[in-house]
Order: sequence, then structure tokens, then C-alpha cells
Amino acid sequence: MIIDLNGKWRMKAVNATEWIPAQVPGSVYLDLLRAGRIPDPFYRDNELRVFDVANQDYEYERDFQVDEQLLAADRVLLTCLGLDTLADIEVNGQHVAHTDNMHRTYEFDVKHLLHPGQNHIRIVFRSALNYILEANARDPLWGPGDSVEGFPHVRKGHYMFGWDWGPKIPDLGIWRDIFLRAYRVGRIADVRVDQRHSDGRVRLDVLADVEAWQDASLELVVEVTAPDGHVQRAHQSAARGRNALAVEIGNPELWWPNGYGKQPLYQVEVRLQAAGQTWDARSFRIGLRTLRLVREPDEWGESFLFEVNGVRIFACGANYIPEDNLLARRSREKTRRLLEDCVAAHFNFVRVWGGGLYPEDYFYDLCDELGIVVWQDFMFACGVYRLTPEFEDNIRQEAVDNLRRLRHRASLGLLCGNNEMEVAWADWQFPKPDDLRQDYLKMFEQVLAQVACQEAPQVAYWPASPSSGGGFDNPNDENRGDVHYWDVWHGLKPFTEYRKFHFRFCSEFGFQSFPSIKTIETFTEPEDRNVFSYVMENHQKNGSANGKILYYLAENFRYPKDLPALVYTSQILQAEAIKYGVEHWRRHRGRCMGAIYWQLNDCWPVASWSSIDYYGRWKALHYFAKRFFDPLLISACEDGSQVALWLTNDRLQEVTGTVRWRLCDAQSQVLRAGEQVVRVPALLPQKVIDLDVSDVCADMDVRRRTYLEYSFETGDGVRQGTLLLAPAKHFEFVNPRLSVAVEDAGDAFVVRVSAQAYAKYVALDLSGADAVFSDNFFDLSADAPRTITVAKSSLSRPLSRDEFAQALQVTSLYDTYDHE
Ligand code: BMA
Repeated sequence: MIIDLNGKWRMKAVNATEWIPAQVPGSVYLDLLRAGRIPDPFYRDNELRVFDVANQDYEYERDFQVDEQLLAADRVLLTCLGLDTLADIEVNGQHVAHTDNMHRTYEFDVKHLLHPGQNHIRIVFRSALNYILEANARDPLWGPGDSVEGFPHVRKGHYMFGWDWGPKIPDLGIWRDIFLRAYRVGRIADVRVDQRHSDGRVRLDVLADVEAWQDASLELVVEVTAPDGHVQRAHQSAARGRNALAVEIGNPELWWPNGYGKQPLYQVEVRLQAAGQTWDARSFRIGLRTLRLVREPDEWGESFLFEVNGVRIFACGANYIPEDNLLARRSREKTRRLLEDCVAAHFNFVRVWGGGLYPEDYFYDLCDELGIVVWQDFMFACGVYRLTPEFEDNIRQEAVDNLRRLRHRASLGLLCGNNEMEVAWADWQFPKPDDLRQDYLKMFEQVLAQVACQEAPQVAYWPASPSSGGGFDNPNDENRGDVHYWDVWHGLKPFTEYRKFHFRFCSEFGFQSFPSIKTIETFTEPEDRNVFSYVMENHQKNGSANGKILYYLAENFRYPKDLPALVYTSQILQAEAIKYGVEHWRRHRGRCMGAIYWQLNDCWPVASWSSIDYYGRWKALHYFAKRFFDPLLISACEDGSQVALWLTNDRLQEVTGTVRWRLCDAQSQVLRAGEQVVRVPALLPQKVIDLDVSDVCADMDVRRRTYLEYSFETGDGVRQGTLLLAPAKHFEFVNPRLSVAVEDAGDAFVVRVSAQAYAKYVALDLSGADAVFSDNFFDLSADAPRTITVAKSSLSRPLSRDEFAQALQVTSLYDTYDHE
């Protein structure tokens, strides 16, 4: 029996007199915003104006009804799935508990405090902001300069204190569900399901921990429902403590990452019964698969790759950060859209970055359903922690809570201790007292490693990202473990630098861009719309980043004529940078087995490394990702006056098709062309054509007017691209006079885009609405119109064909500078 305590509460600052309505789950900032007490923190520089909200303490309270039936239970547990963060809980004026970790799940037996009729609950939140400032004054702990100092002192999402893409909004409140749950007779305290695969069968070992308060003869029943509805059952009498049951599954339907197969899920239900009545039940979905982190010595060093059902997968994906600073605004629907956008771009992987939050259950539901393998960091990032006995106990319990929630997930691929702390201790400059260094090792190489091994023995544990295995042993080693590579971007190295490295698994590399003009308009007034304005700079949290964008712009493109042109070129730069790295690593599939770019999404409207902005708008990078993560990839690798065309086949079957190439002038007149039928074996890259373009390269004038077009045509479509042989800024583009024709095809609009000369980075957008295009930011030759579809379900608002055609805008690189 459950009494839901979500919904209407009231709240006020502890030292205030007036209560305002509150919504739970929710937070202080959101309640104040809804009550009109603070302005929108995302607008202009309001973030700074509302910062002081966080330096006060707040109280939340409500009444609730309890009846005799509830009080007849053996246990009544107050269950708090998320309290942010320093909370004192009272029921009917009696102290229940103090909590200090937003990542934990708390349960308190409150039966003795309840009475029939009206009851009262009150939760006081102390300012975590004040707490860390005071704690850090006493005991300074290092953290990056973009954040409020002292964040490692509290178990709260670090990014809430500011990050190089995030505002400082250290919110407070009841951020997840809260309820009372009554139990009689007994309950299932925990269930773990281990899988053993052999000879085409899977044995499920179900380990159930039972608590019992009455001397009833209890029985445990396990029911496994296959995707086809077939049910298998096991049962036995239950003892207090650990019980083990097994279910054998013949002909298992295996779960695969996106692109490698389907995602069948089995429903597992475990029931605690006595005399035919069910007293408690747990239910969850699992996927039958083996998923291994393979680290084997090889000719380059040591592999670092994921093997699913015996198939070595190349991990394609990005780093995921929390989707909103005001947490209660996140939703299953928004996350669904984001993760479906990942699948649309052929992701099979996301890394949940350690400076944020452990995501909601629905995030993993979606990853299970969509075939996205999750690299799960524990929530530690870029900070130095002091491992007091209390802190150790706290993080141990945090790990237990989250592992028990997540370990059965089909999508869960890896547990990782932290983000960038091993490499920080090894390579970065900050005060490094020996006791804290020892604390690092103990935390990430003992405490969390042990908890992971006990609670989730079938999931690999990795001490840090990046790491070469731990012990400060060259954590960012090119030839072992995972790597964070930032010399392109932070180090201002050219994109070509990516080619100097053959990382085994690149778990972070990135490049910033500005979000779309429509997104910029949400947080600016017209007078702010200049990237160096006070407001725009407040929505750019990486101090030197605007300068970096302009530096790379100078290397590649002409000076943009206005802000929309600058936004567009910044997105193209970002997309080209990441493409350069990913295509290179995919050409070395086998040696390199993962490209996880930084970062997928944003938590507010901001200039950042994301490929999808806060409002869900795809940047050029996300469209590029759809092409460069395509399991079937054609890529051009230029080297001086030579160009090699490569195919990378990430499919489980060999592929046959035709590779075509042609050298064209700016009008798309063909200078030279060729084609070849090729066969590429499964799961391999292959160089298919070597082209000598020294004749073009020898003459600067020819070079600045010639491009290479290449394509790979198979039974299921054409993959294509173009390559300039001179910097884009020097290329002599001819006005492509782009035109579009729109047709209504029922559930989609079909747009035919044509050009009268070579057009680079053709961009489609809607004014006053949003949509996802089947392709965008693509190159077009004069004689090759492209057909693009827009599913009506992707439109931000319904549009008729005429409205759509009117809103549709088409531009290309040619339009970013003046031609007078
Ligand atoms: C990486 C991440 C983040 C950061 C990003 C961009 O190292 O782990 O800490 O936001 O770089 O600088």
C-alpha cells in the first residue's frame, strides 16, 4: 500500500513568514519561478541575479491522511527517491533523519510517528552553497575554476555549482518521488539477476533478499515473460535473508546494441507470497546478452573495446549531461526525443558523465529499448575528495542504491569511477597533498571497485575516464584504456591533428559552437545579439572559447557577414572537426573501437560542445553524426596530393556496392571521374581507391575551383560527400542559386533541393518552427538535386504544405559572406 506524497506542498525560506505553493517533485528555483518571485534564470544575465536564492535555507511542508489500515502494517517506510541535498525530515514534529546526498534513495520506518487522520511532514533544506563555502574555508579541496569552490564537499551534482557549459544554479528541494509504503508480513529488500549463457541457453540466477516480520510460511515466485509472451516460472519456499532461484531459457532472443540487431526485453517478476497472497513484488526488464569489456594485449598495446554476444562493436556516441538545471522540467518525453535523436544519428553508445546525476529510470528504459549501451560514470568529476569515514560510508551507500537500481539493465555496459580525476592527479597542476592522493586511490580503486564487484558482478568496472587501468599509470595513454583528447579545441591544434593518434577508445573529444539563432533569441534582446555582448558572454561559460571559435574560423572560413552567418560557420567548424576525428578512427576500426564525442546535449541555452541544444534543436554536428556514425561509411582521407577513399563496414554482413568519384569545377562540370564495384567484409574498414590529384593540387587556381565528389551506392541507398582540395575560405564558390520544391506526402513533407553550381553545407531551416530533416548541412552538385524528407511528427507545430514552404529557408556557405 502506498500513500503518494508528491503533488501540492508549500514552501518558504526558513526566515520568511509567507508560504508559497510548491510542487513535488520540484525545487526551490522552480517554485519561486512559478510563483513569480524570481525571473527566468535562463534569460539574459538573470542567472547572476538569482544566485542568492541558493544561499538561504528553505522549508517544505504538507499534510496527509493516514488510516487504521496503514497503521496495521508491520512497517511503514517513508521513501525519498531524491532529496537535494542537506535535508532534515520531520513527521508530526518529530525528527526522522538528516540526509546529505542527493544521489541516494532513503527509506525510514516512520510507523511509530504516524496516527490515524491528519499527519504532517516537514523537510528543511539547508543551503548547500553556504555549506560548501564554509567547509572549503576550513578545508580547501581543489575543483575547476568554472565552479563554485568547494563542491567536492557535498554529494550533489557538481555541475549545479557551474561548469564550462553550465550556469551556477545550486538549487534545493525534493527532486524525486516521495511516498509512504506500508508492508505486511515481509518484503523483498533486493533482487539481483545474473545471466549465464552457454550452448544457446541462458540460465538466470535470481538472488532475492527477503525480510520477514511474521512467522508465515513464505514462498518466492519468479516469472519470466519472453518477448513473445511465453512465461516461465520458478518457485520455492523463502527464507529470511538471501534466496537463490534459477530459470533456464532455451532459444533466447538476444539483445543487441543499435545497428547490430534487435532489442528484445524479458519481463522478470519476483513475488513474495504466503497462503496464496502476494505481500511484495519486484518487476523489471532485462535483456539477454553478454557484454564484456575486452582488454587484451595486442600489437599496439592493450585493446579497450566492448563485445556484445561475441561481436566486437565500435562504440559510436556522445557524452550525456543533465538535461535541465531545473530538474523537475525534465521528462520522459523530452528524454525520449533526445535518445531517439541519438538513434537517428546511429548512436549505439552514450556516456553518462560523472559531474551530473544518475539519470531517471526512464532514461535506462529508453536505452534498453533503443539499444544504446550506457557507460555509467559514478558521480565524481574534476574534484579532489577527502575520504573521511562518513564520506566513505555515504558514497558506498550511494553506489549500492544506484547499482541496485541499474545493474539489471540490458543497456548498462560499464561502471566508471569518475571523470578525469586520475589524469588530474597525474598531469594537472593543483595542490596535491599525499593523504588526498591516497584517498583518491582508496575511493576509486578500492571502495567503489569493491561495491561494484559485490553489487554488479556482471558489469565491468573501470576506475576513471580516462584511464589505462589505474594507479596513475599514464591515464591518457594512446595505446591502452580510454582517452580524453582535447588538443584540437583546448590546445588549438588543427583538425588534422586527430590523425596523429590511434586511440583505443576516445571517450571525450569536442569542439564548441553557438546554438541556433532561434535559441539565442530565447535568452537575448536584439541589442544583445553579438557574441561579445555581456549577455552572450554569460551564455558562454568557457572563458576563452569565443576566441577559439574565431581562431578556427580564421583558419577555415571567410569572415562571416552577420551573427546568423557566424552561428552557422561555428556549427560547421564543430561538425567538420568531430567528423575529421571520427572518420579517421573508424578507418582504423579494430585498433580504435570507440568515438564518444563531447557532448550530446545542453542543460540551458548556451554556446557549448553539444550537438543538440537545450531546446532539442539539432546543430550541424548532429546531422554530420548521422552520416559519420552510419554503420556503412564512405570517407575521404586526403594526404597532400593523394586522396584515399575508404569504406568502413560496421554491419554484420559483407556489403557490395559501387564507389563513384569525380573531380568537378565550381560549376560542377566534371573534369575526371571513375567508379568501381567493391565488396567490404563485415566489421572491417577497407581502403578502396587511391586517387592522385597532384595535377589539381599543382595549380593554386585550379585547386581553388576543384572539388572531389565521392559516393557509395548499395541496394539500400547512396552515401556521399565532397572534399575541397583548398581551404574553404579560399575556394571560389559560384552562386549556387539554391531552390526548393515542397510536396506533401501525407505524414511527411518532401523537399527537393537543387543547385545551379556546387553548394557546400546546404542548410535547411524553418522560420517560426522547428523540424528534423532527413539530411542537412550537406553538399550539392549542380546536376544532382537531393530529396529531403521531414516527418510531420518532427514539426514543433502543425504546418500546412503552404505554411511549410513559406517557412522553409535554404542557405549554404556561399551566403555567409558578401560577394560585391
Ligand atoms: C571534459 C569534460 C568536462 C568539460 C569538457 C569541456 O573534460 O569532462 O569536464 O565540460 O571537458 O571542457
